[in-house]
Amino acid sequence: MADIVSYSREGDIAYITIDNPPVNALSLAVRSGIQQCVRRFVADAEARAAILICAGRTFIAGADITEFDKPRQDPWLPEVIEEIEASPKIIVAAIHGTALGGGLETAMGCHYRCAVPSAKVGLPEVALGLLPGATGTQRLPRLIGPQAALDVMVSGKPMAAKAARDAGAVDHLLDDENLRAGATAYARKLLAAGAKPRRISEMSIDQASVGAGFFDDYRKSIAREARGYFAPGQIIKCVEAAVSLPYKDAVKRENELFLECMASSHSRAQRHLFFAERACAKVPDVPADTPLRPVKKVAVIGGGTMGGGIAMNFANVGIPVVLKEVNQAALDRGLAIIRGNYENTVKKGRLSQADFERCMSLITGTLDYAGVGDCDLIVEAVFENMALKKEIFGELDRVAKAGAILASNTSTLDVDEIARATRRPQDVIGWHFFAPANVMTLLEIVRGAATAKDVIATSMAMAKTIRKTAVLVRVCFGFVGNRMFFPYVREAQRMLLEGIAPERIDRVAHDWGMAMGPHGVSDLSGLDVLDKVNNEWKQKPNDPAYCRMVAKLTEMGRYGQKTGAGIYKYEGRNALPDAEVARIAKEEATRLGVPQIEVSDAEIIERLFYSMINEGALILAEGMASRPSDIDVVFVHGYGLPRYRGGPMQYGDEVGLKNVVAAMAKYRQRYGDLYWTPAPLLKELADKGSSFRAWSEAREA
Ligand code: T1G
Repeated sequence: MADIVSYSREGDIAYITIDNPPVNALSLAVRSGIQQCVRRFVADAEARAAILICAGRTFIAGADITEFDKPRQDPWLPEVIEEIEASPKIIVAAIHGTALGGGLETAMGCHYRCAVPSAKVGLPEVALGLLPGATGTQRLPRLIGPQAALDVMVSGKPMAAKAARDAGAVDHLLDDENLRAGATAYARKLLAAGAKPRRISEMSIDQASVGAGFFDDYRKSIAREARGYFAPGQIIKCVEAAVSLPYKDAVKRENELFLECMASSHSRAQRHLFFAERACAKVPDVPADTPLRPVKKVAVIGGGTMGGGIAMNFANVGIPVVLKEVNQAALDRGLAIIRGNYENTVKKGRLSQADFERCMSLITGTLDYAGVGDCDLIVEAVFENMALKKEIFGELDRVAKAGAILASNTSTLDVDEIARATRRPQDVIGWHFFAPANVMTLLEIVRGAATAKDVIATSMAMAKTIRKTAVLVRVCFGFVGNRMFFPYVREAQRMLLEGIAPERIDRVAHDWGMAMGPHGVSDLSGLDVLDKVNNEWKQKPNDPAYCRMVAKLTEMGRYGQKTGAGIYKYEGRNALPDAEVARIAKEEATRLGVPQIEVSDAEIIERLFYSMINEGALILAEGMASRPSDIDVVFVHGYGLPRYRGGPMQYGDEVGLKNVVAAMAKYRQRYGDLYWTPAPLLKELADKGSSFRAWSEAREA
């Protein structure tokens, strides 16, 4: 225990040093260690002040999230913080790296806080569906005021050290990054000034800043971005308590609200995602120390909407990009799309003019394949046609230098077949970006049968470099994301034929948490694109009703938003129900013998998401994805599924796989085996009363 937290003294300054890599999380051992060292300091007559400091790359980055699903073990953090604060001698927190969550709460238990200039402090618990449950919601408002404290806690965004000092969360900004020396000098200065322990719990809150209606106005101000999330509302209640109750009572209230968060499906989902987003970066059969191929220059084949967005990702991080097009007009159009995107970002104040010009200067154009011959990575981003992609890869095979990575932005097609168009299939890989490619964070990386491990490792590392969340998948039609999205769209389309209004289906999906309902998304992506994909799909179900309205509306030239009409008609970006579509759907239903039915909102959710979950179970059993949590990352980062649902597989576990299978049995009875036969893995886990999570943990054990 002692060596994770150690006590030492130099003269009259004591050091309580935490060394719990990688991020000094407040595990049980750390909490007990701090408590013992504080007691030792208080009893140490030689020591006049103590510095709480961390070894390694960061100050305490919070409570140990891995302990949250385990039974509580004392000492609990609020207790330890109370004991620090009660010390009759001053304790100074010396902050470097990130003081987050319980880490900042611990620092606010100390009497003074100093930080190196590069440090950050924050209370990001909201990102885990939680709230700062160790007196953070009571202490931060006392230090920086209710408004600023709410902004920090509800956004979850950390403050830079200087901003924190200016706001009052940090007392002293050290001159440089020399933490120990700087903190020691600061403690000596405090002693010399006769500084006494300053206890935040005894401070009052600036009531004047909280007028009538303050908290309701605050709720309204965050309503849009916090839609559906539980924790932000809980945080506001804590600060309301901070303003209206004595400290001890407010801390009790904070704890009640914290436990409500902890017990919520939201927090289970968001904590699941925290680890899922870290796990998906690890490829079981590709060692972490696999040497990477250098990527100093990149090319993008095709300057359309996707190609332009893809090129921006590299320019944004300082990597020169060559955009290849078939003719000057297309090239000019491609470069103009990019320039337009950047200009919009500058207009919104999210990019400086200087950065805009720097990015544009990194993007050049060429009409000649020879112009991409010296690139380390070439991303093909032309429209979804196998023959065209094979022709391009044949050309790239001819001109690209040895060792260049050849990536395809195909969203559904067989990467192995594309690779076979070259003599270097080991260098071919899928890089499936999501539209808009310069905005969406997901990158589905598709390893082919021959793809080399260093190509996979380099692709995963490059994804991090261009600030994408990469998920590695294997080759099947639609890979993971689209393959699971098809059943979701299929059911939405089927309900359309059955007489359920598209706006109702979309409202139910939106209320469940989707950023946009299935019909709105179909119109946004383009019904013609969906129809093309369906026609390319060799294993398309033998079902004449399968996405019939997509095909029908495409035949009529109603492609969606881009043609002003699709499933909805559009006034600008406003989607309006269109009676004409309802009439056509009814007509098609009659022709296909599809009965008109009434469905509940619960049925809409079950059909949309259970069909997805079932496909996910097939994908896992086939090994197309390594973990259920990888699938969840795909849907949260690429398909607008809210973090508080955790992803389709986490949702399945939350609902209970037994219930998923039971509901599927209802639809199997109505529709037959084609779509509603439970995947063997799903059936097996449901029968065992198990979960995807347990299945995944057993495999990784
Ligand atoms: N608990 C347990 N493990 C943690 C952890 C934590 N708090 N933070 C990080 N890890 C693991 C992580 O899983 C990974 O493991 C490794 O450390 C490196 O992390 C009572 C309730 C600090 C900014 O939310 O935001 O305090 O994958 O890859 O990119 O009020 O980690 O190597 O096996 O992310 O350099 C509040 C969470 C907790 C901060 C570093 N704190 N951490 O980022 O490295 S709740 C947080 C982060 C709380 C109290 C409440 C980041 C980081 P592995 P990494 P990084």
